[in-house]
Amino acid sequence: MIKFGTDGWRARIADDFTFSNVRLVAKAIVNYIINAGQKEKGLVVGYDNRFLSKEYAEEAAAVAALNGLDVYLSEESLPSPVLSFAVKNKSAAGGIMITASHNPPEYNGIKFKAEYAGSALKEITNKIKKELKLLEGTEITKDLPKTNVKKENFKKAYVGNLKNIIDFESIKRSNAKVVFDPMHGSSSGYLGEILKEFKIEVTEVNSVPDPLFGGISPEPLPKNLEELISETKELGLKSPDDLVIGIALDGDGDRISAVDSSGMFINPHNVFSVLLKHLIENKKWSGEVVKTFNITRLIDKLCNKYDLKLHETPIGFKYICELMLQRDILIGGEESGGMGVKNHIPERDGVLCGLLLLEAQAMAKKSIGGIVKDLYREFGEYSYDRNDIHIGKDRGAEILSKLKESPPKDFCKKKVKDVRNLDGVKFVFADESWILFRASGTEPLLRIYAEGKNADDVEAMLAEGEKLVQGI
Ligand code: VG1
Ligand code: CO
Repeated sequence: MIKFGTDGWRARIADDFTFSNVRLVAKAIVNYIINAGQKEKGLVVGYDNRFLSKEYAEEAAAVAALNGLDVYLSEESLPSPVLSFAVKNKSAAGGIMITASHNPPEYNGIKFKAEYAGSALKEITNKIKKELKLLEGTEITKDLPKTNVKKENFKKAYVGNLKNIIDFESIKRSNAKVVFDPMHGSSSGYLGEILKEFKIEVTEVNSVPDPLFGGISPEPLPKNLEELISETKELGLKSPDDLVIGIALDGDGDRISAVDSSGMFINPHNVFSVLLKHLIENKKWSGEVVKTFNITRLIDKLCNKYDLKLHETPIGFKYICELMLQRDILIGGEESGGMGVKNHIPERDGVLCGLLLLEAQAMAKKSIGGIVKDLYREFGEYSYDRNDIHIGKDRGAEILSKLKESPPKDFCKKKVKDVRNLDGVKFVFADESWILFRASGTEPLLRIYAEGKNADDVEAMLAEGEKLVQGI
């Protein structure tokens, strides 16, 4: 019943996500920590502002304290990367984050951040799953004493570290005007507050915590960002000489997307490309690059230009994190907007990436839309979209195995040049365009991703992809 997916365990509140199951998962994590000989290092616990997240966090913290761990519980809701940073800062054995991130409001979840301050790698999750199995049939009593849990504020140390990475003065000098959309999630009070501290102009939309997320899933996709798009466009019209940008983060602040002053959506592929260019050209950082299987070819082109080694992984930041722990990785990113950079934590961080975008604009003296247009001029245009289809249980596996077994020779009037199976099934065409079919590990959805030369091409591929799936 308790399944760990792309990042942690997610389930519907009151269905599988109950206090009793939260206690069980917390106990399994505690047992893993004790077996790993890390009990003395303590545990940090945090939560987003979903329905009952704080209460679930208190319960998980109480389980850990009762089992003899030093437990530091965040005194307020916080983004996932802030909790990860607290793991690093306190040299803790790990962190429990109560969040269902981008999922619809009826979900909640638990992400486990390991001692290296990033998402649990597969082998750790497997050990936790084993502990969970051993606990089968056990009921951990409610009304646990909460007295041994220490309340702590993790914000100060995190923000202090941002000041070491970001050149706030140059952002301030650049006439940046920011519209920030935390999507009613736990990054509200972060990006906005930090910018205000440096007297950088920022307007916030959807900043009031709301467990119903204003009726919209907190995933930074254009369909969920109408208000941000219109506010940014309006501000762009009013301030044509300033660097106007809209920034959206998901429900737990680890993913990002953006909007330019004309209201154009800047998808995560473009955010990733802009950040890579910025880190190399302006910040003069170096290192290798990691992209997941569903990221734009533009990243390949940039790595080729700058002569950077490029790694490709399945979808899920834990795969990027694994490489960040082993190698000198400059930046890693996912299609969903999760991106992380060196000199910080091996973790995606929407707050930091938002600040890096502002820094990129300031140092290039150009708006984000302008930087993207430059990239298109240099490398050609890349258009992208995704279609999520609701599917029944087990249907995903069936569809994908059929596609793997007998891929079409032609698709959308193009010859299938290559079929790749790193994660799901990807058809690659001669003109570099591609389509990928993959089952989500966080929701009961089949995702169809497509990249082509223009929007019509992408739309046609997605329509044909849906037809193909429905015919199976
Ligand atoms: C999705 C995204 C993936 C991301 C994961 C967790 O996974 O595609 O890139 O790492 O969500 O993000 P899936 O398996 O549903 O496609 V978060 O911000 O919801 O923790
Ligand atoms: Co998230």
